[in-house]
Amino acid sequence: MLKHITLALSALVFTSLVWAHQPPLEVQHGFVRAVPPTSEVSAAFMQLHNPHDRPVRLVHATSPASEVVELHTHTQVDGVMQMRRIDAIEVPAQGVTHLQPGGLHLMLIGLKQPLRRDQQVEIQLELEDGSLIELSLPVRPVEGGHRHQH
Ligand SMILES: [Cu+2]
Repeated sequence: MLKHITLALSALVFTSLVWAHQPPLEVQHGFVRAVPPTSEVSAAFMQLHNPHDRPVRLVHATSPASEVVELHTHTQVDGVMQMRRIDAIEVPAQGVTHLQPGGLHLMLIGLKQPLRRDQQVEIQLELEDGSLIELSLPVRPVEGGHRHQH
């Protein structure tokens, strides 16, 4: 029993040491979708890069710009694309997960103020291990619908 606890503790310490030297996820090309002033929702897109040797799971997000932020994906239901809330977005070990129009995204629900183009929106990501990532993303229009981000 005691041995198990010790093992768990050393795993925890190891994790913190790794995080101290490398961010849990690197976020690139992030932006929040520009929406009409009457819209009460928007979405945030980005690329999540995982430099570690094990998967990292994003489990929660918040923003001062909206009442709630949900993790969403798109699925085909009877030939129609629908958004669906999911519990986590996983980034594979040494891999990249794309949050992009038509796919995974962070849904900002209940915007407190209309978004202005080029305004910065603060978003906080929470990972499964409890670590937090602070983002500041610009508001930009989505060009050409489902265009791939590079
Ligand atoms: Cu959505």
